[in-house]
Amino acid sequence: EALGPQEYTAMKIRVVEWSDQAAAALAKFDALKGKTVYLVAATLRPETMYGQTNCFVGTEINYGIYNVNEKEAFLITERAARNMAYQKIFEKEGNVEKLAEINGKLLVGTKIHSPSSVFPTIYVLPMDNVLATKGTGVVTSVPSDSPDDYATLQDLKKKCEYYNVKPEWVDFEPIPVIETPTYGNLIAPTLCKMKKINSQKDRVQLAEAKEIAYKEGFYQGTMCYGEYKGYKVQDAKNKIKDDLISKGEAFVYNE
Ligand code: A2H
Repeated sequence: EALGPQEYTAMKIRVVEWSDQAAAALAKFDALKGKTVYLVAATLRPETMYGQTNCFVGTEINYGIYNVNEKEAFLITERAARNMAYQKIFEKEGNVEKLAEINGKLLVGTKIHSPSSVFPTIYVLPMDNVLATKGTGVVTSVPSDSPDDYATLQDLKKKCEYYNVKPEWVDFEPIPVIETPTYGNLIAPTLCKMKKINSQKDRVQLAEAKEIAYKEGFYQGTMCYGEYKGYKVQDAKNKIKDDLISKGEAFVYNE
């Protein structure tokens, strides 16, 4: 855990088509008409965003959809909305304006678009360990570089029915984005295999894997995809973040 304020890159992930349950639950909220809704995910690894394969929400978390400006609304936790209002991310100053609310469980299966991902459309999927008290309560998923994301997807692929996930929503493989000398170009799957991590419930081994993946990726990693292919991650990270921000695909969010 960081002690001081943590700076995140907040990724704007556009809703393309609500799941049937989400569409039914949101139909009564007239204020959403004509708005483009984005799930907003806080990440510490903007350089990995090419490798996004899906987005995770907590099935026990209640989300709000908050007014940003005339055209846009963000789907995040109330806590994140208050922080964003304080950071002047919303056009109107003062109280946050909640346009709608929805439980995370109903969002699963929603079709979304994250411009930097190699996949044109991806899906909202469930994750057990999403904290309502961190970031926006929405986690963008990069199974090539995040052991948590990879282990969660292994659970979902193995037990589609249990998790209420259609097989086609998880029908993809991790995309190599970063190469490290010791762990190759798919560090998260490699570490999960080495540490015999079978599930998102293997918290102790996952914490170790996460630590290694984070350090190796940053200090030893070289980009193997995208505009900064061949650059060291240390040099590419802020450039990629700045590019995402200048293209309007992301913004800085602190907490
Ligand atoms: B990271 P820190 Cl590729 N609950 O983004 C649980 N996890 C959350 C969260 C929440 N509410 N909000 C954000 N996160 C995740 C990418 C990534 C991340 C990679 C590798 C490692 C990694 C893709 N997922 O994080 O406690 C988000 O996942 C390892 C630390 O504030 C975010 O960055 O340090 C990270 O945890 C923030 O965690």
